[in-house]
Amino acid sequence: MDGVTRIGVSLEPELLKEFDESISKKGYVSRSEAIRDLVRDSLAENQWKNDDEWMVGTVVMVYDHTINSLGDRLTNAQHAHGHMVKTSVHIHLDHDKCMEILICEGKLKDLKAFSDEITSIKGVLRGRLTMTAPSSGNIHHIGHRH
Ligand code: NI
Repeated sequence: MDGVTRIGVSLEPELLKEFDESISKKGYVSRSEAIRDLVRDSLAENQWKNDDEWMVGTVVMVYDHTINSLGDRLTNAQHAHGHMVKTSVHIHLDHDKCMEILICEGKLKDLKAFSDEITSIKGVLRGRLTMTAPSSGNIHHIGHRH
């Protein structure tokens, strides 16, 4: 391949085995391509160290609607950030659980703070913030587990 520099990477056998299994599941046919994507993701993430960058994102939550007043608390949190929440989608998963997807825009730091606030409300089982900078098109995931 022209225009590329070869580098050597030393890894412990267990780490390499885990890496190979992980990239094979994702459909990579070569380690090089997988490592290139990791490097790109990492650089894209650094690019978003600017807390004031304007981002568009989604907050995906799974919660138990049978918990007393949880629905009200989630609605209140959304109203308090009404300028950021552009729209939302609600899906009833089963008897108890709901999934809600909020589509938001705002400064990176504000989206993170809002996502942290709403997904840490007691009764929210899972929450995940995904963001993209309209200027770059890169997608950035921030996971939360409770
Ligand atoms: Ni529901």
